[in-house]
Amino acid sequence: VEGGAVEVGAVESGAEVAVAERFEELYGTAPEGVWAAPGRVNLIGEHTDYNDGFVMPFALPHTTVAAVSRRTDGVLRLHSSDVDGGVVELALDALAPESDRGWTAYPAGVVWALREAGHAVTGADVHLTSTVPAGAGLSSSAALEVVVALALNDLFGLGLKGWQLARLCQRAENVYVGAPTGIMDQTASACCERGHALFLDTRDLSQKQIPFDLAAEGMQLLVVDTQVKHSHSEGEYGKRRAGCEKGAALLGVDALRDVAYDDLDAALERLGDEEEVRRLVRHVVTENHRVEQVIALLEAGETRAIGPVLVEGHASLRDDFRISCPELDLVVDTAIASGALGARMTGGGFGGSAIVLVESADADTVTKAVEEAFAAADFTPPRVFVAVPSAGARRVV
Ligand code: GAF
Repeated sequence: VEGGAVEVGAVESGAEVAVAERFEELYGTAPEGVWAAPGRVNLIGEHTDYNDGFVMPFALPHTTVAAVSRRTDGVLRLHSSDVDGGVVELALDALAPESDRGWTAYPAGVVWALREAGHAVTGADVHLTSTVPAGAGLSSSAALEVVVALALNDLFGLGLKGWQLARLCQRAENVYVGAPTGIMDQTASACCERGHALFLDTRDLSQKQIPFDLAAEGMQLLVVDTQVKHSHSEGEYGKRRAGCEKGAALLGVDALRDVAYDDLDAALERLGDEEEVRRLVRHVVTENHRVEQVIALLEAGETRAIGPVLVEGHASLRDDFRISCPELDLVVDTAIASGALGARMTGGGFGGSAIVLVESADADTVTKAVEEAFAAADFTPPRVFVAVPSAGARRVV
């Protein structure tokens, strides 16, 4: 396990200085400030966010860092140290939804969404660098959106709160980028707190910070990045979302959140022979219930007991929602067989990462078992690190 229980992947102290220096090389003056926004893992509550349901992510130490200055001439200049190519220059008046298929669509989409909502953003120079693994289901896109939104919020004195920035970032992703995602990832990046998981009701964005300090209880949460990139899955994500909306319409509710767990059997019966929709509904309703179970267990100090709930969540995503893949299933099966307390895929699915809850003393054994199982199956070696609940988006300089 890389680095044991330390915060692996955090931009090391001093990195914000390097980011500021690179900004000055690119744009000729020092930046007005430097901001950071984290990636996330989701503990429980998957594919519930676009059903007005419950989620429970926490922020990773991995962040996207942005050095930013204002401009007044309607120009947006973007540069990333993680992408080949030079500075990209865009005219704010020419920004249009789905006009850009590259990485710049995320920051440009945020500027577009802010301006469309009536905020006076007159231009910016931006230099970015990130330690959030891309395509690993750890919300590198949300980190990129939120860091730019927060920087512009501060620099232009917009006075928007974290949840408002999250909404605007979601709009950038849905409309400008064209990906039909929910609100979880952006809210996690904007609003999470160190040492806590974020219980979020995605219907009204009400939040509760739940203390989540596994190390103090002798446990760790491992993130296993299967290295199976999930970006090809956007069409499948949209299909699941459409299926859930169909389910809500057939049941005569605004969103599947409105189907109570105790009424699930009756709801499934009413769906008759709509087998595909029945599966999706069953996942969403039981998953919301699992979030409530996990919160109750954490609040009762019964952290180890969340393990089986995580495993049930994985089975539901695999069998009912059908968004797992052989690599994710192998992580979960191997982890449980080698002594983990619980495990499940996390994020949108079709690849990306799994989380594994272990006793700290078992972390190395479980990691080794997963690595050996991947080698035996001829899969690309996974990347494993310890996830420490970290701070949400903030100004660093
Ligand atoms: C992706 C989406 F971006 C989120 O909104 C959420 O739906 C998640 O998949 C599944 O829970 O990360």
